[in-house]
Amino acid sequence: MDKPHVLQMGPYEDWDLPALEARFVLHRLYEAADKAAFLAEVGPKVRAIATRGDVGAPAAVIAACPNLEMIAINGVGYDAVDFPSVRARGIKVSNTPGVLDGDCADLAVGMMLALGRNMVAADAWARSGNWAKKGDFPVQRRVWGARAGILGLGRIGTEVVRRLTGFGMKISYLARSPRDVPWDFVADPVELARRSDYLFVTALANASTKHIVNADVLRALGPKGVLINISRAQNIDEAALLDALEAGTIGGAALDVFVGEPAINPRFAALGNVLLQPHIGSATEQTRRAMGKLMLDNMVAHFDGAPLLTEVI
Ligand code: 8YV
Repeated sequence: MDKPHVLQMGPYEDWDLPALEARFVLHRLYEAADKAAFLAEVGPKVRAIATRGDVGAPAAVIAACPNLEMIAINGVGYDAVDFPSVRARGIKVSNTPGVLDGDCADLAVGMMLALGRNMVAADAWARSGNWAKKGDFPVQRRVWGARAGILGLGRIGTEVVRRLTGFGMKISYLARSPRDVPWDFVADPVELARRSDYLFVTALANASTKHIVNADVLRALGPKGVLINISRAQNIDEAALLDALEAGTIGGAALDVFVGEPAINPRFAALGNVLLQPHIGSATEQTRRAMGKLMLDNMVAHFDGAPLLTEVI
């Protein structure tokens, strides 16, 4: 049987390629110098798009593939896929939920500790010889026992809370409706920020969460409050965040996602009250292997005529 042709939207780890190439003919759009010409040539052959959470599939690419049957995302987020096109044409979409929650939560909690205890500056203090020259590093604020707000209590938010309870933190959360959990439900993001020393943004990105963290939420978080974002940049009004960080009206921000990433706003690099991570929430070998396998399994299921394992509905 001829292998189905697949449009690959972005790079994968080397270990993912042999199994993908055994089943499919991959066309790497991201390597093409002239993308329009490449799409015009291979688009009609393409039956699946293999992409990443951060890359997705824009309307123009979907339109260039008239025989497209499915889009397989190596990632949990599907906000970068153009759903109006997908729905109009009955194209199936799969993602990789459930396998990356622990890693994303680890990073979020690690960022809380690193920024809360100012560990990056402390490392520089030891490295630079300031410790011997200037004495002890300035004392910081205690992290354990503080108040945490979870904006979005999905799989990843729940894993964050599981870890934070080990730090004796007081947990409030925002979700569409109250859950059967022993933490405080808060319906309003401003009120959630008011109740938080550390505000974790773990919500899925869609039209209703765009700029859910706006200037009012940042004001409520206050000059000692810290924002931690491991979701998507669109969930935060980044211009308002930069203003707040520069003015010191919030205490700090630890961010794994940025508007226009990987080219991040240079204003971030000038700030001392931020911890910047290059979108590495799911970036461990174990998790990336599991994501690659789940993406492939979804593609194989589709072309074998079986239901998708993890379909985005
Ligand atoms: C990666 C992600 O950026 O899961 C997501 O939605 O954003 C990340 O895990 C990427 O998708 C890895 O391929």
